[in-house]
Amino acid sequence: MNQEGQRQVRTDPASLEIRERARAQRIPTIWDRYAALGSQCRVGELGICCTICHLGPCNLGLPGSKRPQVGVCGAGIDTVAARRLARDIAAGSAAHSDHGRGVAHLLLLAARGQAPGYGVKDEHKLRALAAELGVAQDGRLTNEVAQDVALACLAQFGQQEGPVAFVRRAPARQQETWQRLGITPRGIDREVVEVMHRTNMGVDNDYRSIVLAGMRSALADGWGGSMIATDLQDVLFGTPRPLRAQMNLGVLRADQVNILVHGHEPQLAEAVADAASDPELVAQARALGASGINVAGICCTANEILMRRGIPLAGNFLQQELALVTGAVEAFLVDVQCIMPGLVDVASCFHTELIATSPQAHFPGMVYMELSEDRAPEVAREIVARAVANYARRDHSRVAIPEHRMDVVAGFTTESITHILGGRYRGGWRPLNDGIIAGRIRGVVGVVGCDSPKHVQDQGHLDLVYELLARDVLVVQTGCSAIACGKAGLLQPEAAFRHAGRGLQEICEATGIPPVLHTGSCVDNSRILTACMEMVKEGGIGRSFDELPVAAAAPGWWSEKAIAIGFYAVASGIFTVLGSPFNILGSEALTRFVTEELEELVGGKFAFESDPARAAQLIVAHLDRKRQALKLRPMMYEAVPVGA
Ligand code: NFS
Repeated sequence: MNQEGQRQVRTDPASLEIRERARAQRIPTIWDRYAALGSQCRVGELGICCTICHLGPCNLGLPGSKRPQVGVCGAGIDTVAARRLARDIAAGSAAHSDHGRGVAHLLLLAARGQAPGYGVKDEHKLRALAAELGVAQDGRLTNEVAQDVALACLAQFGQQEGPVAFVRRAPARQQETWQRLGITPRGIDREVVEVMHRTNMGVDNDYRSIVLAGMRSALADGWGGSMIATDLQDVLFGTPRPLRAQMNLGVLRADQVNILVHGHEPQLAEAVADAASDPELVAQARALGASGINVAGICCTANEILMRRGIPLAGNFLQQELALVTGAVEAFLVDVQCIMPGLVDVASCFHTELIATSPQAHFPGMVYMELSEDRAPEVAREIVARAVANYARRDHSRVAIPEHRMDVVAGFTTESITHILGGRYRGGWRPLNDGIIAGRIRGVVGVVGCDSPKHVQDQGHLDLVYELLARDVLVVQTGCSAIACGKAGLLQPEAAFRHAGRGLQEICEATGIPPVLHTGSCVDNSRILTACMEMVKEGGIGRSFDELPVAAAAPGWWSEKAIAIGFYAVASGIFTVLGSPFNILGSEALTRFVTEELEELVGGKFAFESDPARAAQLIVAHLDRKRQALKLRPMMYEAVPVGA
């Protein structure tokens, strides 16, 4: 096991090395573009520019300034900022939920025999979902059940009257809260559309009801679209189990054809991974002097194939361009979301072929090869063959792959944690709840989300997680945050001995889990919701999420999807600390509403804190308050020094 996971590594050495190389070769990357823009729009940052209708754009002034504080229509700062925020939530909900729709559609086609190469891999999960959704199973074939499960999930999108089916998984008390506030999601698409309607000029002008409508669309994502994505991906591609794999740019191979898969929907990555093991294509690669074909992932699609297949992960969001600068990538495939258009310029400096595959995402300058469901294996084969042929064009003198790669254990799910904690035959969450009750574990915190060029790469994630581990907090992760911690060695069981407090160490030692659990891509934040539900069901530490000693954090978030996730966490009762504020600080009332008053209404609220040590203090104070309210024992051991 490689020993790079020490406290002093605050950023990613592999990325630093390649950024230096990009600079030397005058290849611009995200950091250069960020610097070139200089100061960013302050009015936009404060949330006081309204672009909703063409009476504007109305660029408002702050109270006390000389500029007017109302737009042409009379909308004030609070309304303007709230409408922008709600539209961000709706856009984020739309992205992850549309991903979920795509998976449900794929399951439907696969069950009907119209999607060659895809089929049900986890029948047990399919049957459990069928029972939950009221789909008849007796005497029916797997594909008949799968078809009806897919249709039942697809119906959640266009449903007019609620609740969205999986909302019933939430604690009864929280469901009652949503009911009382009128924010129980009815149908997934309906809630997104309603936000777009309500935020039109001259419709909803009360910042509170605008935010509540936004929260309803976020709930439709968290307990709807994203949850459908996670569950049906497990059905189609298998429910992950803990496995060992590797992360960082060092997983690229100088002696192999390298194919990178970037984006979000695992159907592309799965098909390409299958095609890359085709003996004929491997033979073609060998004939060109390569020793094989290496598939690796970037961002969330990488998390998907890492979790299920142990396929190496080359990097998170900020590393997508850097991967190209290694000069070792024959084909770089993308589908949807988080794909920088700047890739095209970087790739033009090398032999790499960029291939777009989704009819939803076109990029001028990329080759387009649609991965349609009816011919995915065929298209995947064509793509791999193209990558292999491109190996002949590689300039080996320009290849520079950093040595850095880190061993990780990934593949934690609500199901696999149940078995790890409770044993194979009598799964359960008792050991975790008991560990919390006894004061070995202070609580559980989800650290998730993106990474931004506005901060030192990966640092916010690492510093926060080190602080939490030292105070006996079990950390669960998804998305690019999980990758940041994976690269630093925190996703290894051994990390407990290096970084965790004594109580958490004892739990990790007894169960063999790392102190930081990688639970998947960002749609898989739904796994964190179902995990919290298991903790509630097991009993003794709270009847709803707002009573549990749990919290969430997104130190480097920037995506609209992260805003939606934050709002469904808060609406579900979870205190959530963000590393930077929403673009709303121009409205004091709205800022107070989301950072204070929401707690009264839904049990959760936001805090904005860029300093990881202070963010950790806020979280620990919150966990301790919850522990006190539950009358749990004091913590068994003192916190260890951070990074011990
Ligand atoms: Ni999440 Fe995935 Fe990463 Fe942020 Fe983008 S990859 S869905 S949005 S950047 S964590």
